[in-house]
Amino acid sequence: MLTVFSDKHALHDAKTELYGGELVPPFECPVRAEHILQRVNEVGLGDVITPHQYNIDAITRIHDPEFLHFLETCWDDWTASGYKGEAIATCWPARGMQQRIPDHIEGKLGYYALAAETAISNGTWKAARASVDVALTAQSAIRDGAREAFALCRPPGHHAAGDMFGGYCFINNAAVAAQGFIDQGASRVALLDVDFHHGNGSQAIFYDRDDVMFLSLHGDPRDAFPHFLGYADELGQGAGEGFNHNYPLGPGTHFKTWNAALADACHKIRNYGPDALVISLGVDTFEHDPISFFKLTSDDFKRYGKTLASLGLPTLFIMEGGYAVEEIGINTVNVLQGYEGS
Ligand code: SP5
Ligand code: ZN
Repeated sequence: MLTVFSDKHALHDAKTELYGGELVPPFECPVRAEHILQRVNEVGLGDVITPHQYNIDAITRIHDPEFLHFLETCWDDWTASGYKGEAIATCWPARGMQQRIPDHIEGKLGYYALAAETAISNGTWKAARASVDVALTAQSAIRDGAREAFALCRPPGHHAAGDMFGGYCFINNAAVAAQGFIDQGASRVALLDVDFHHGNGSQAIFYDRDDVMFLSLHGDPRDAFPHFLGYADELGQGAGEGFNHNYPLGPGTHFKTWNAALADACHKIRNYGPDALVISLGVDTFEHDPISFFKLTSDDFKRYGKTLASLGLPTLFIMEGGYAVEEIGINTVNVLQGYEGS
């Protein structure tokens, strides 16, 4: 299987995450990508290539240009304001308040952020751009005839909506890639999100559309981030009604229960008959993940990789979360090897 990787991911290297009332080193850190790449090479998964550079048009198919401009200029605006720390949102347009975009960077940050844990720092924009280039390059490989490809994206993307960042995500790599398939002539694309967290950004982007079906297995929002989306009764709206499927699962969920949800999702994908499958691949479902509560073992990742292959579709894997850094390479590559049947 082809892997696409850019070492520009390392430009996003924030020093702080707001976690449990403390500023801690971010769980989403550069060494994650290095460990995955190392494992890809160790097992000889296949060629590893660097991405092409795409222009902004592919990204504005999904994201609001003003939002992208904010991401690009945020760090400079923040430092120009004299703040000493990294750019972290502290106020929001909450219930009953105005939804106008303020001028001051503090207000802009609150407007565009969906959570406060994610800091923007020097290099965040460049890394996010490289990450979506990785996704689009892998997507192009499938367009050009590859049966599968692995986009080793970092930073991740599935929490990012058309005009929101957070949950460690800035540009929604999987959504941009799914849109790429559509724009190149696909009639239907299935986007299956197996990251521990609900892919709120991806859901929001495709919620009123029937050409991209979104399915997500995740920690129940009553107990897990992002807390405010991901319930089972969110089924899509308008033309999109019936094309959104959530599988919220409770604390302590083991593979048996998780796999039953996956089987149901695969059944829906088969009935939908997509031209391509995009997998938002997070391995924070792992039993030892430091911020999540599912109980998948390293072997379970191989097992479900095989299930994904049984769909028989051109498949684009997009890297999302996973914070048990020592095991992230093994768990991620286990999915890919399971898919390949090795
Ligand atoms: C891409 C991705 O996986 N993003 C995840 C973002 C999660 N950020 C919020 C984490 C809040 C963690 N609360 C965990 C409590 C564990 N004791
Ligand atoms: Zn996650």
